[in-house]
Order: sequence, then structure tokens, then C-alpha cells
Amino acid sequence: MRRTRGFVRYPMVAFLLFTMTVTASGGPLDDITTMNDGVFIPQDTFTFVLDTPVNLLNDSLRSLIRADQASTRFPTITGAGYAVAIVDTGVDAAHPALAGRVVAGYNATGIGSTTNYDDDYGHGTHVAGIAASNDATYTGLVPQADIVAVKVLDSSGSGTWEGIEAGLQWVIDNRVTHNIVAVNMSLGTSSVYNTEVTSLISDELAALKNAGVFIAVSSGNEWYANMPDHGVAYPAADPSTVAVGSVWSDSFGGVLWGSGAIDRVTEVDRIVSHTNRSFAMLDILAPGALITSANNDWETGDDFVSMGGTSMAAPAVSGMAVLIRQAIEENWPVADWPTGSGWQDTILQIMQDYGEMIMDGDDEDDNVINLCVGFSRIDALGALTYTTPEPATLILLTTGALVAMRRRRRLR
Ligand SMILES: [Ca+2]
Ligand SMILES: [Ca+2]
Ligand SMILES: [Ca+2]
Ligand SMILES: [Ca+2]
Repeated sequence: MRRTRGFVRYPMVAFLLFTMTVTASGGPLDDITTMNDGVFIPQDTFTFVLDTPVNLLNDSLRSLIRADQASTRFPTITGAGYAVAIVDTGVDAAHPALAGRVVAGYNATGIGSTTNYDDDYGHGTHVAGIAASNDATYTGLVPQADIVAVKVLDSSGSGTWEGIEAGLQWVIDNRVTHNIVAVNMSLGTSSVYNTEVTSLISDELAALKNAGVFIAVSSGNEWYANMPDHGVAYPAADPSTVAVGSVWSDSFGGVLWGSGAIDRVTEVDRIVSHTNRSFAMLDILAPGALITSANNDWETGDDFVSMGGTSMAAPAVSGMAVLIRQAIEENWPVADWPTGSGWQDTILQIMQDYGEMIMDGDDEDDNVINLCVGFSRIDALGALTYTTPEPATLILLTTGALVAMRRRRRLR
């Protein structure tokens, strides 16, 4: 019945929302090496057509992934003392939800001063807010973390691989100064890769991972065009990065994406139709549509706007990586801390093991191929409960022996 519910029967409300991915010329591995001089254009700048335009300003992100409960139970785990680097279109450091916490930045676009990392496109500020907004309603994952703004994409959402490389090198050089423990890259190619591939930025990504930095990358929004070819965009497909897909945060009616993907009925935790997916390459899911976050044009427009895409899912993961990092450093004996690249591997494994299993195809009502496999969606309370030891008696009284046993299980 619901499958026959077409968009055209309802008054249409159109929204111009962008979730950009950076695109280079398509094709498999050999094209990666030609990206050096590739110029990127915004991808999937799409129009939403909602048949039931409800909840457009939506604050369900934190409750869905139980970040609210985690904050109540572990009030010191706020990201304070840690920084997340937003490698994107810049960040509006004056936005009320971010003000005072953008501690440093760098403009690697080659356009304008290297010290002017203001966001003149709107993407990076929105992404930064999902990770770290301290607004009372539209709160990010780490509302007390520092933010580092690395501008690699210009006022049209375009950039070059060399710019991204320079931006990552700046992060490497400034990592210790600002205690950068997570990098967010909500960008990628339009083509997908179902095996790990490398490029000119792979050495920087490897250096960051080996230094203990968690790198969350959007998996891309091109599933409709790419299917049936499984895979994720690059740099999600890089061996040093964590590939993030997107689930719905709430019910928004039906959504037609500019790429042609259609979610006939949206519901909490259904995988968003346009999300690139791959059993081999997609690491984790997070709410990515619709997410309300900081608007870089707040000076003249609304303080907060809603966007959707894997670009919005990645910063929930990079933010949660900071939470888990802090919880480990506060609660585990130093001898038990991961080292080097083990930080990302351990944090990802905690996210996967203590997340919510989401099946692709059991309830999705869309026009794309569903893989009929499960992916884990981040759950902040589960992850922080695992990383935070409690007295054994409390464990037995409150959560049962099974949880106690799981907690004793050692990650490696
Ligand atoms: Ca390089
Ligand atoms: Ca990867
Ligand atoms: Ca602004
Ligand atoms: Ca499902």
C-alpha cells in the first residue's frame, strides 16, 4: 500500500540542500593516480521533495544514538581538552554554537590567505556543528571539544587533491599542539571502490592513523548511479580511513534525491537510499538525514538548517571517536591504551561491537538495491558504558552477568 504513495499526489515543498562530495574523473584505481591535477566539482547537489514536510528542524540525533543518556551517565566525557579537525569548506568560527572553540585553522585552497578559513559555502560549518555544536537544542557529539578548521574546498565546494594533501599535512604538523584526535572528511569521489585503494593523500592519512588519529570519511551518496557495483567513494576507500554510511534520524515522509534515489517512506534507522554501500568496505553507520546543524549564513539567515547525506553521518562518527578516546584515557590504565594505529582500530571496533545492528533491506522502502546484510550504527551509551568500568557489584545488580562478561572481553 505504502509503496504506491507517490510524491506527486502531495503538495511539494522543495528544499535546496547540498551534501557535496568532491568528484574526480570516474573509474577504478588508475584514475586515482590522475587525481593529482583533477579539479573537483560539487556532486549530488540535490533537491529534496518531501511529501510530508514534518520535523524539518530536527533534534533527534543525540537521542537516537543515546548520546543524551551517555552525557547524563558520564557527564565528564564532553570532548574537553581534545580537538577534531574538520577538513571541508572551512568553518564559521563566529557561529554561536561554535564560537570560542575554533582554536586554529588553515586555508589550503590556494585562494585567499592561508589564515582565512571562513566557510563561504555552508558545508563545513554544518559538519562542524554535528561534531561539536554546544547549542542547547542542536547539540553535537562533543560540545566542549576544540575545533580545527581545515579549508580545502572553496566557495563552490570545489578543490584539488593537492589542496587536500596540504590540508592534511597541516593537520599532521599541528596535531600535537591542539591535541587533534579525530579528522572528519565529508568529501569523496563520485566513483566507488570495493577494495582498498591509495592515492597521493594515502601517506598523510597513514601518518595520521599511525599517530593515533581517527579519520571518519563519508561513504558517498552515489548508490543509485553506482548500483549494482558495491563500494565506497575515495578517500573512504583508503586503507587508513573509516567509511561512514547514513541512516534516517527520524520520519520525514518520502524523499526524492537529486541523484534519482527515492526513499518512499523514511523511518528511524532505515539506511538512506543514496548511501554507497559495500559489505567489504562500509565500516559504520550514523544518522545522516535529516540533520539540523549550524548555518554559516546565520548572520543574515537562520541559525540552524537541515541537510542530509553521508556528509552529515561522518561527523557524528568523528565526534563519537573523540568521546571514546576521552573515555579510554580517563578510565583505562595507560598500559591498556591502544597505541599508534591501534587507536582507530580499537575505537572503530568499540563502535561496531556496541552499536545497533541495522539490516539493509528488512524495512527500507526505496528504489535501490538492498544488500540484505547488517551494518552497525553508532550508539554512544553502549560505547561509553563499555569503556567505563563500574564496580563489579553494580554491574551484577544493574545490568547482569552477561554485560559483565562482555566488559571483561579484551579488545585488541
Ligand atoms: Ca602525499
Ligand atoms: Ca577505509
Ligand atoms: Ca558566516
Ligand atoms: Ca533496515
